[in-house]
Amino acid sequence: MFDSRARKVALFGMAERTRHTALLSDFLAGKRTALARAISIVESQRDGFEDVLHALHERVGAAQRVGITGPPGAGKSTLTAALVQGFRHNEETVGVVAVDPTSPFTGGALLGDRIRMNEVALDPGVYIRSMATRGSLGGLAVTTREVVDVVDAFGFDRVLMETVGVGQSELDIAAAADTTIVVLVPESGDSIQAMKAGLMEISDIFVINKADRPGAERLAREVDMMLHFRSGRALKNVSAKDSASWRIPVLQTVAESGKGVSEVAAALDQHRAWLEASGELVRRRQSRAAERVREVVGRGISEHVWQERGGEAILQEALPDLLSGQATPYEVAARIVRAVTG
Ligand SMILES: Nc1nc2c(ncn2[C@@H]2O[C@H](COP(=O)(O)OP(=O)(O)OP(=O)(O)O)[C@@H](O)[C@H]2O)c(=O)[nH]1
Ligand SMILES: [Mg+2]
Repeated sequence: MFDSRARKVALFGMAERTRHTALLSDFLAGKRTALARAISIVESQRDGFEDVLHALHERVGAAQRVGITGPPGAGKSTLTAALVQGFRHNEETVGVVAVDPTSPFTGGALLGDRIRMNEVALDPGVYIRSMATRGSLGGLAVTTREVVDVVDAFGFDRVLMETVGVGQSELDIAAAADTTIVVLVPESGDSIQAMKAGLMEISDIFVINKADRPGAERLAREVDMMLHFRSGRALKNVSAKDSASWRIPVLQTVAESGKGVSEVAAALDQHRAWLEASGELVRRRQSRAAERVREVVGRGISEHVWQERGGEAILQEALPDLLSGQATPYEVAARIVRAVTG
């Protein structure tokens, strides 16, 4: 049933193969232009993109992958830039992937007006990429994770991904990290909001940024209390095998001046050490690998149903009946499933 799709993945065209082989050898030689091109191929799901991911896969996982999420304007980019500077100080290389769902047209969400980021962007040990947020077959979260894999495979010591934590897909992206930092600010005020948004579940480290403003201390205490209150329950940081759980730190920073940022970097290293010692890193990577297989299968099935087996055409044809009430979405869906499986 999936013949044509399977052929496409396994035996992509000769011209593509030659093109991607050249690309891959440039990539492995550490050429930045190849990194940029590989990302573009994956981001826009051009022919052979899954082969590129396949070829790079064995190099994925060497970097520490850090998700940085939180409400709009919390200072995620400023904190990212400050962390990057600290890593560079230790001569570590850093890749940054930024997703900006609010302004899809800037194409420079992170570069934007962040002077500091512009400074680090000139550094050859730093690579920054903003994600376009246009829809793709597998969804933004999947595409972002695949782009992060490409950046990871290039060999950076750390890969940071910045996302605005407002929707499910951003949570999904953050969950693709080894370690997730949730950034809150005093003016976003209530920690209840963070809990509602599901940020508590994904955080490994909390950062209360803009600690130069009133209310930071109180918010930090509130978040800490809430974490303490919940720690009896099954949080993701309590591994089933190893009962030694990670105590989620609540740190305060002034990202703009760099105050408190080295403590965040230290917490990242501690979390990494805990992940390794507790077996949690392996567990997280296993569940990520399983999830990736499901995603890629889902993408293959979607393409098969909607494009190759004419699902989209059946849907378009049924639209008038759907609108007039002659047909229901369930009937139309059943028709499409029959057409595919029949
Ligand atoms: N007072 C104060 N302002 C800060 C601090 N950190 C960042 N800012 C300012 O907050 C604003 C937003 O910072 P960004 O780093 O762009 O925030 P962001 O979370 O990346 O924003 P989006 O990506 O648009 O969601 C900027 O004007 C920063 O200069 C801080 O510690 N204290
Ligand atoms: Mg930002």
